[in-house]
Amino acid sequence: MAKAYDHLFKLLLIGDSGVGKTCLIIRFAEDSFNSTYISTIGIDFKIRTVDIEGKKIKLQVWDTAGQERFKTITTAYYRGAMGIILVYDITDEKSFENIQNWMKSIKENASAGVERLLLGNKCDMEAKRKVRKEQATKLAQEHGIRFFETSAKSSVNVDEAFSCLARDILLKSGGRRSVSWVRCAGCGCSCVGSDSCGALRFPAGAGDFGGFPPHSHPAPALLSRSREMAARPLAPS
Ligand SMILES: Nc1nc2c(ncn2[C@@H]2O[C@H](COP(=O)(O)OP(=O)(O)O)[C@@H](O)[C@H]2O)c(=O)[nH]1
Ligand SMILES: [Mg+2]
Repeated sequence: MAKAYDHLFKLLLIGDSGVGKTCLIIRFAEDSFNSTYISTIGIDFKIRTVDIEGKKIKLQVWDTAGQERFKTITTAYYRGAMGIILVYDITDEKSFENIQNWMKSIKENASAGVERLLLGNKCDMEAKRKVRKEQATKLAQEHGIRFFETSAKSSVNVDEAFSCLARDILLKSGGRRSVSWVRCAGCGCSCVGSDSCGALRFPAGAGDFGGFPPHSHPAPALLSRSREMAARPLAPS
């Protein structure tokens, strides 16, 4: 029997309560929106398989299901996520300010090398906008991540955002399930996976480029080089 998918990627949505995480997941997985019941139900995860670069990518998208109210999202939620989507509400300045705290939470709890994406949701509510697009673009640039404004309600940029994240994860993994980013052997620094360090390397034997030499911080040049390498197909090991 033909395999139903080529890769399984686990994604996680985080952000303040009420920004629209559950609605975004339901829009993505079921292409629907219902403002009356959505905020009362908690879901664990939803699945959707998408086609990217000729590969079938099964996305398992985890919701934080109410826990964000207590800011007690456990390490177990973060661990194993290959992509984390940070969501704020463009009509709620506080939710945008809190993105810094959510970033910190990722740094403390998520796996090294996790791919991140910033979303400003509810962009259908232009009249009530409190966060300028430029502010968020700047924040995303500072963290070296991508940014979209979305609307779960009007279905703006939702598919695009999820697909973009899945593509980035696919490219980072070199399109091979077995390859993963590992801690830098050169300096053993704790900031591996962050964009300021970029000290990422492939596991030994994963191809003809075994790793990066020891480096000083920050080393942004190494990062772009690592991305470039990740985009290249790996030689069979
Ligand atoms: N106008 C608008 N409202 C939204 C959008 N997404 C979510 N909402 C509303 O925002 C509230 C919170 O949404 P929910 O998905 O439960 O947020 P969560 O707590 O982050 O999971 C609900 O009343 C939704 O109907 C959107 O894109 N536009
Ligand atoms: Mg929710």
